[in-house]
Amino acid sequence: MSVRNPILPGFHPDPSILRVGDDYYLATSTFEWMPGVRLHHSRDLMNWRPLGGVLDTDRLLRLDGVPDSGGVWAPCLSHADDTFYLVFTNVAAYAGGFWDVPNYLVTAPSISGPWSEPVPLHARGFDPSLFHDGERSWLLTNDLDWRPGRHWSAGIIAQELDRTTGKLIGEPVTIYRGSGAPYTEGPHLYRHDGWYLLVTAEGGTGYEHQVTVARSRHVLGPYDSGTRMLSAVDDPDWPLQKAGHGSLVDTPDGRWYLAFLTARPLTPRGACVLGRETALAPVQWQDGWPVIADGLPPLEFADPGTPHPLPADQRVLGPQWSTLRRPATADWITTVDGDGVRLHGGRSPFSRFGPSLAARRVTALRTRFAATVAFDPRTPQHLAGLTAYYNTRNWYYAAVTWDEHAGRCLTLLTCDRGVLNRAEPVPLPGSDPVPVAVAFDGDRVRFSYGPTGTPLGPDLDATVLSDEHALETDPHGVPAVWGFTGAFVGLWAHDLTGDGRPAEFRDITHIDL
Ligand code: 6LW
Repeated sequence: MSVRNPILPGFHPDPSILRVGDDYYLATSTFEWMPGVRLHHSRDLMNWRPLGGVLDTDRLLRLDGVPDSGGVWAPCLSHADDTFYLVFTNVAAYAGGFWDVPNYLVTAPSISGPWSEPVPLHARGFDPSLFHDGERSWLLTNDLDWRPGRHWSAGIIAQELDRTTGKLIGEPVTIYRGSGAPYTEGPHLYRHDGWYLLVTAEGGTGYEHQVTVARSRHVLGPYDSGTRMLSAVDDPDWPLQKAGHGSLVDTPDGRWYLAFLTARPLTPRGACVLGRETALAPVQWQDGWPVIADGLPPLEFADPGTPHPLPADQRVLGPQWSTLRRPATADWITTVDGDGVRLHGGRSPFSRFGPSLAARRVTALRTRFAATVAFDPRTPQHLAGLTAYYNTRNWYYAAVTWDEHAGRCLTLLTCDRGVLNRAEPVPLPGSDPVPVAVAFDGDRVRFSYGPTGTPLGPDLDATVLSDEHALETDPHGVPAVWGFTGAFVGLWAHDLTGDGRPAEFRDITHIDL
């Protein structure tokens, strides 16, 4: 038997892997989606069950106003003194060269919480990571440089963190300037065989991405210049691309694995509709260095041990669901009759505040999401339906709405880099709930409606919902909008009058084909 990569398909980037006893945990970035920091749990490194997210309330995370692909970047989960430590960045601004990247620490006695009040750390750089070295702990991040013409990620800094107070002490020091590849970030420190091993991500999180490892006899260095441990940069036809941003874990019997970010483009170096995903690779040790066979992301690897499947969560709005920029609270989202969802219409599709969108990651290239929409719109400002969504600027939306000519109607809205189009509405006489479906088929997206699945509009381009299409740069080539998430399918409702008109969604199904 073998395990196929990626182990977490669809939008699951920047993995941080941790073992506590027999339990493995993976934390991944969630950006503008709630709950913040997605967790998966495993006992065998093969079967991973979603636990949902850590930062699920306003107390723990505020995402109001964060840019698309801002919000929660690169969490790091660690464990010391019988306590779970989670550090993360809440990226408030990144466009044009300047960054606002406050880092936070939350702690909990158990992986299921309760999580402490977030402790603000510094905002010098992103990709925070905690390394516990006996009694002492160190916060690592990258070091940012806003000056035009420079690489913004200018090395790795470390500062001591007092575990008893959760506060930073002393001054930050630069411990590593990189191997020569640009954008040194995503640091994680480990101890092995008398060495401190500094694992970093280099090359940027796209097709030049790599995992670099450098080592030192002392925690604060000096580290050697480092070597490339993993990358697909020289193999553009390899199915797993963008390999980088790795995190190491050992098994109770002393074997090692690397969790890392990867992506599966539709065409060589083309669009990645599934976003950046999480994969795993066995690690061997050679002369004290961690090594992956051929330095390439493996498509599959041998079973790490005896399978130990864990029961799945049966909640309706269970751990597969995310909500955009606000937690799933009863003032705007509730379940109805067990398996239905009721949304109160939120702000407009372009708003970074108060959206009513509950969505699930697209984790396979062929997938179908359907629901029956019960909605009684009275004005064009009332809309509710199904979306295939990337960010505020790139989405498709089959919306039940109202029009003075068609009355209640179904209309297909498309938005490509912020340019909105509306198809001719289809009248929906009466008030019966209407079945609506959206299907992904490789590079195509199709909407349909009604009991027999009548097509709604033409085939649409799925690559509009890719990381590559979402990326927009300013005239200096500096990113104005990042594309770090992935495609979602979801339930969306708007009431632009501000009255929060409700819509109900039933018979919700999401099936990979
Ligand atoms: C991640 C960082 C990065 O935190 O992308 O380009 C960020 N660099 O390593 C989002 O995944």
